[in-house]
Amino acid sequence: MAATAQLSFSMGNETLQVPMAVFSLNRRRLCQRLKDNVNVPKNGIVLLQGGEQSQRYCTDTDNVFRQESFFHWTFGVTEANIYGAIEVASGKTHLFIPKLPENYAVWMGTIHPPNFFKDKYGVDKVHYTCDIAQVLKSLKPNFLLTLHGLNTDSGHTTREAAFDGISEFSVNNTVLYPDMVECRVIKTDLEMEILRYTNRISSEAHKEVMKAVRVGMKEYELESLFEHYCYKRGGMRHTSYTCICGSGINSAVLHYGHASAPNDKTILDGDLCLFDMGGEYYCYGSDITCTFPANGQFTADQRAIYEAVLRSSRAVMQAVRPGVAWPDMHRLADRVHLEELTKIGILQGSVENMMKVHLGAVFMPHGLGHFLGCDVHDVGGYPEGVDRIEEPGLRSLRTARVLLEGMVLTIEPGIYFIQHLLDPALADPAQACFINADILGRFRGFGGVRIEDDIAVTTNGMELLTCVPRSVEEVEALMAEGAGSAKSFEPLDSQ
Ligand SMILES: [Mn+2]
Repeated sequence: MAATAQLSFSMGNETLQVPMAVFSLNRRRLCQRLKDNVNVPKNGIVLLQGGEQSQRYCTDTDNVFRQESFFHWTFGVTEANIYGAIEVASGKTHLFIPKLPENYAVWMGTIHPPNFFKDKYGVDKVHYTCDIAQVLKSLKPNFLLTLHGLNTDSGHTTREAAFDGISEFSVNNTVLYPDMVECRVIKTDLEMEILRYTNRISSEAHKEVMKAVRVGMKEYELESLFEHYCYKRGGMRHTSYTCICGSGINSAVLHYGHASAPNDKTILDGDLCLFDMGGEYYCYGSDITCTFPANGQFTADQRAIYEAVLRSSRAVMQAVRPGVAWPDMHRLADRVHLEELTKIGILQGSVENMMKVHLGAVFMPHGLGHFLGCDVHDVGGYPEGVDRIEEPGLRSLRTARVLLEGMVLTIEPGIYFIQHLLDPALADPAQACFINADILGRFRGFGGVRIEDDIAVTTNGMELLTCVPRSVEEVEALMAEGAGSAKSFEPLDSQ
């Protein structure tokens, strides 16, 4: 096999150098798993088709390309319109690149020969895609193994590799997906290094945002600052998902920031800001939420709700280790929320009985957290044999699995005051009996609090990847530091 030890990807400056060994190791793990699986036919070749360059609707304007995640995980290839193949028995790896027309050089720049890609990615052979049928035939596989499976978060199916002449091969599209997904679920030490980096840069960017926020700004100004920091400092052209920058009442809109609500509210005095943003480097993501008062000082009510969420977050972190069932962690967060809301006076009565009527889901309708990796909602949440729990709150979990060492997840409890959930709860005697409507009334329009960190499950606990101020005192101290600087963008431009 080609030596990959010295090859690496980076965006230069201070950005992370990612060795190509990340992907040769991923391929080795995949091949080993396929070899160990008695259902996988011998002498197969894994064939994947990378992402294709797309255009904006009917125009000739290119969308910024981002590699398809399974393809990235396997080959680390950043270019569009490429195929990759692995001979399972030997691990020998092939890439197939498009033969570009001469005028490509005029408009797009250098046309790189196959050897360029061989050297860049440390694969064994690089061919032209027009020769793919002929090359694969010469390798005499019994089967081509293609990727066909359902993403349990989106409900969408992977796009299976296809090329002119594939009908002349025996194709098995059932065995690859579950094995590949399982490989992606457990992160290697090399992948962990990238996730530590995306978390470090994104944490720093969140801190810049917290220092820069001012009453009167538009929410999108902070989205812009976050993206600017991640790209300028971290070489991150993409975020892992659209930034959610909700202030005031918008902090209770779980997926705020979309085209119909594009982070365009003016931030007001007294607002809570709930900013859920994560940078992505070389197709590895991060997913971090910070909640803080726009004016730098929590009110008593804001502090109470914030500390309730922080307590559930830390209770879960204390409990996380291999062997723990993720739905139990969700229930633990619910329980802490209900206890804390009772202390605040919004709820009254037995927390045990509140759990029975799923009162926790009124305040936290989403799941406690999800896998994170090449996708922000990473694959593998519901493999065969793991079923969704059809109960309020729990049904929103993106995984119901038992934790294993090497899994990377978000822990993101939240308490929100959402009219569309509070009104039915008040109208339902089974839930209303626990609610003090007068005190709850004070929290109408409050918005919500979410605290989201990324963690890796270790041998006997977890590693916290995210590093942002979390206690009320830490948040207020950082914001006070920011308030003291004249120009909020200065920290970026002065260096
Ligand atoms: Mn998340």
